Order: sequence, then C-alpha cells, then structure tokens
Amino acid sequence: MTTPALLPLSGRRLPPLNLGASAFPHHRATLRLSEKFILLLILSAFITLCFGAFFFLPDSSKHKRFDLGLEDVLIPHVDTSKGNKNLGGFLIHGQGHDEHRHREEEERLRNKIRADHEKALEEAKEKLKKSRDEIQAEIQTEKNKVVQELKKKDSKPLPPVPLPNLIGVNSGEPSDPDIREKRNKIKEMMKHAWDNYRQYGWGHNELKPIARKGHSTNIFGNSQMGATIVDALDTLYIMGLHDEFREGQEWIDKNLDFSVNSEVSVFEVNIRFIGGLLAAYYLSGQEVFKIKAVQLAGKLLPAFNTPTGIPWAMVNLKSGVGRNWGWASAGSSILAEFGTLHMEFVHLSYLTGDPVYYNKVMHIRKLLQKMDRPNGLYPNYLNPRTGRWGQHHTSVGGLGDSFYEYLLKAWLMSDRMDTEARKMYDDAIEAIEKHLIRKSNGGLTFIGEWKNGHLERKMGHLTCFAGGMFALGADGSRDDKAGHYLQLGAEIAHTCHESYDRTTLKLGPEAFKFDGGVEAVAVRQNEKYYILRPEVIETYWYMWRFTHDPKYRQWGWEATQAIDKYCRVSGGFSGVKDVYSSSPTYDDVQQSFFLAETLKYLYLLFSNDDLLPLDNWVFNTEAHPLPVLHLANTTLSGNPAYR
Ligand code: DMJ
Repeated sequence: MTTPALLPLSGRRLPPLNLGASAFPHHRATLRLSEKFILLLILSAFITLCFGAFFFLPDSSKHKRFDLGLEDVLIPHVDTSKGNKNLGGFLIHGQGHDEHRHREEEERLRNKIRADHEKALEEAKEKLKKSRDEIQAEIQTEKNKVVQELKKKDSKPLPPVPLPNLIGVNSGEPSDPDIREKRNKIKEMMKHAWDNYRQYGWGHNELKPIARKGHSTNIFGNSQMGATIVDALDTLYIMGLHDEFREGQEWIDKNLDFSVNSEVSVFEVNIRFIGGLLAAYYLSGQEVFKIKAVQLAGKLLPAFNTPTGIPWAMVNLKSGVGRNWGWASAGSSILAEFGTLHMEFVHLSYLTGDPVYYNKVMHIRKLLQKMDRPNGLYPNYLNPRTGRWGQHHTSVGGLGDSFYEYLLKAWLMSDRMDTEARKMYDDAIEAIEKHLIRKSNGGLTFIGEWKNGHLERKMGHLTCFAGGMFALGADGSRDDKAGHYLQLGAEIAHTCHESYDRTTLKLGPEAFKFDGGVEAVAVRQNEKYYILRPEVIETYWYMWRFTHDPKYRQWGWEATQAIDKYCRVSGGFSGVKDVYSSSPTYDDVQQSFFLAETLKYLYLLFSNDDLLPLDNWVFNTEAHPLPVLHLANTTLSGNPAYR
C-alpha cells in the first residue's frame, strides 16, 4: 500500500488517492471526496501530534523557553501529592516553587503526550488498513447519525390547537340485519385487499394482485412510500380494523421517510398522503400522523417557487426542483392539480400555526379570480411561468374535476364562512350548466367537455363524482336552487348507473359517449376499462345521505357484487380491461384509491348517517374526512396557534 501524499488545501482539486491496486482489484483506487477528507483529517491530526511531541521533547534550549515562557502564566494546579487531582486552584509557576515536583509534572505530561501520540498513530494506521467498503460503511454510519438527529429535531411537538368537534368517528352500525350483512361483506373485501397488500406488497405503493408483488407508478416517484398504507388508514379505522390500523401506523412511524431523491406528483401526494395522514390524525389522535403530514408538506413547498406561484405538477422531494408533465399543453400546470390543495393546506396551517400553507393556496385563488375566463369557464391548463391559460379545454372530469369540488368544500370546511369560495363555485357551475351539461336523445343528463369552442359529447367515469358534488352544494346555493341541484345530482347518478348497467360486467367504463345513437356506452377500446374507481359509488353515497332513496343502496350493492365477482382474485382486487367482455382480462393493479375511496364509500352507504356526519366532516377528493373548522374567518385568526 502506498502512502498518500498530503497536498496543500489551496482550493485546488485534490488528485485521487491511490491506495494500491491490491486493495481494490476491480477498479482504480479512486476515493470519493468525503473519504479523502476523512483521511486528510486523520493525517493532519497525526502531523499535529508529531509537531506537538517535537515541541515537548526534552531539549534544553526549548525547556528553558518553556520555563521562561510560563513564568508569569497562570496554569491549573494539579495536586498529586495525596493521589488527589485538585484542579480547583491555580499556581503561579516560577520562582520559589518546588523544582522537583515541577520536573515530575513535566515528565508526566511528556509521557501522556507520547502515549496519546502512539495511540493516534495506531488509529491512523488502522484506518489506512481498512477497505473501501469498511470506510464507506463508517461514513454511512456517521451520516445516519446525523439524519437521526435531524429527524429528532423534525419530530418536535407542534403547538397545541383545540381539536375540532370530532363526532361520529365510531358509529354507524345499522340495525337492519340485511344492511348489516352487506356492510360486513364490504368490510371483508377491505380485509382481503389489505391482507394481500400486507403479504405481497407491504411498503410498496400499490399491489399487483396477480403477480403478487409491489406496484408503483410515476405519480409516487421512484421510491416505496407505502401509498396503500397511508391511503387505507382511515378506512381501516372507521371499519374497526384496529390491528391493521396499528400495523399501518407502525410502518409509517418507522419507515415513512420523505428525504428521498424522488420526483412525485404534488397533487397525488397531497390528496393521498397529506389528506390520508391528516384524516388518520383526526380520527385516532395519534401525533405521528400530524408530524409526518407536516414534514411532507414542507417537502412540497418548493413546488410553489414559480414566477406566478402556481405550483409545478411534480417536485423532487430531496432537491425541491419542480417541473410540469411533458404532455401538458404549453408547459402548463393542471387546474385539477394546483386547484386541489386548499383543504389540506388550510388544515396544515391550522395545526401548525404557520400561515405559509394557507398563503400559498390563497395566492392561487386570488390569481385565478383576476383572470379572464372564456365563457365563464376555467380552462384546464395554466402556464406557471406566464400566468396565461394553455389550450381552452374545460372538463368536470379528468384535469378539471376536483378544482370545482374544492371550491365548494373550502366553503363547507370553513363552516360556511369562506363565502368567496362559495361564490367562485356558484359562478363556475352556472357556466358549466350552460355550456357543458346536456340531455341525450334518450333523456340522460350528461356533462360533456369543452374543447376549443366545441362540445364533446363524452363523459368520463371521473366526471360521475359531480352528481354527489351538486347534491352536496344544493343547500346554500344561489337563488335558493337547492331542489334544482339535488335533481341535477340525481340525474347524473342515474346516467352513471346506466353506464354500469349497459355493460356485461355491470361495472362502468372509463368514458362513455352520447353520440350517433350511442348512449352511455364506451366506443373506443381504450375507454372500456374499469380500474376500481370510486366516483359513481361516491355519488350514490351522497345521494343516499340527502334523499334516503333506497335505489342508491340497491345500485351500490350491484356494484359491490360486480366488483367481488369480476375484480376479486386470490391475491387481492384487480382492475379489468374490458367491461363489455364476458371473459375480461385483468390489469393486475390494486389501486390505493380502491381502499381509500371505493370501499369506504360503499361502507358508508351501508352505515347509518351518524358515522362521519356531513355537518361535521368534509371529505377530501381522495375520501379522507377532515373536520369542519369553526374559524372566525378564512384568515385563520380564530386559531390560537396562529402566530
Ligand atoms: C382519486 O385519486 C381521486 O378521487 C382523484 O380526485 C381523482 N381520481 C382518483 C380515483 O379515480
């Protein structure tokens, strides 16, 4: 092994250290900068010690200087006369003192320095003998210690805030045995989905129920963030699956780490992770969920560093670098993504007392309010650099949907104080009704999509959530049109039920048309799939809560049976590729929203209304219930933690 040369630390780049080919047979022994730095430190310590030892050598001239130099200096008095090291007093070293004791003391010090010096030499030699892997492992251990310290710092308790009125968390047991049985069946389906994920996909984002292994998509980045665990927690809780809930909590506590070099979707992480964690916190009162939600939110904030404050669609959790989807029109951000942050961000400000989250979403709202809207409609694309709309495409389904939902829910969540949000919602749905909602020849009400001045007579499965939204917004609607909106909700529910009923599997396609004699049926092959989505069942549940019309439970039960029959496999639940085929093929994905939303809405549909009552809870777009905040106004001034 050759001894590395010590180079001056003059700002020049250090050449690679050559530790000899025998130590690293497969490659040139080039060490990384951090390793070099450690070796340099050891060597500098060694040189310093040599220098120190030289300084204390028993050379008479130096000795004289030492004596002289210290004559008037105060040094601690070490009293060893009674075997007792008294460091408390001070001694004036010089004239009139015991020469002998002084020499002994010097000798003792020299011996100590020699011993230290030899020890350091040995340690340095040992270090140099170590392999690259050992050195790397030591560096890693040091790094881990630092990370642990940082984590401890991050886990500091947040300021206490009064918990909102959390009622209806553990109730809802139906007295009717038939309804109870149906509810139990849904709970059993949840257990089947969870147990298989637990067995084959634990810690991964989702499950491949046929291949029986983990699954992930780019929305979650490239790391295993346990999306299914976080998304499923509140469903487990309300179903009384407490052992499973605790398993999830333990995994989150020990493993959910956001310091990863991973580029994630800001929207998806917000609705599934932050929403899921916040709901789990409110339901269970376990601090860990709140802390994790706040840590994660901090990682999303850099996404807002754009010229307009409209966030990027994606952000790297480690570097904070953001960007937009390559497919989005003119480098735009997506309305349904940057417009679906409000509920979670207001709760984050409430719980932390830090207005930063609230300010971010209010800034987005103010910016949108100032913009011209073609026909009063919000286009789905907005460029975060220029602040201009991209392509004029408006949809209440994909790309637009939950923006409208969050306007309404911002108002509900503020205990109806946020009237600005309500007004924006009312304006938006008036324009939607005028330009996008039509009746088909067969009398089915549908919501089409507006593309560059033209109405496309096609409705997505995603759009079916709007039936529930219209019903939820009926009370408090402009000009007291509650009856009208409840009716509109019922019509959308009916149309969406038809889209299920007209298939072979009794499961709804991804998109269906109302054109050329086609009514509520998918035409293109790539629109015939069902991926365990919740929106139709979500609408049934809202309609049930507001009307108690038994047909909604009936339709919900049809969907439950179809899912159990066609999507259930021994390794969990899978989406199907063609709902019109009697021998469907599976897509082999158990989506996390199946546990978060589809099964939760079904369970609620067969529960009493006192489970998560809508006067006290508002569901985020991933079906995570957040409590109504009885704040004096939307500036959060009613919050004692607000600074
Ligand atoms: C869910 O992640 C959310 O409901 C979102 O708003 C859109 N769709 C999926 C499920 O279909």
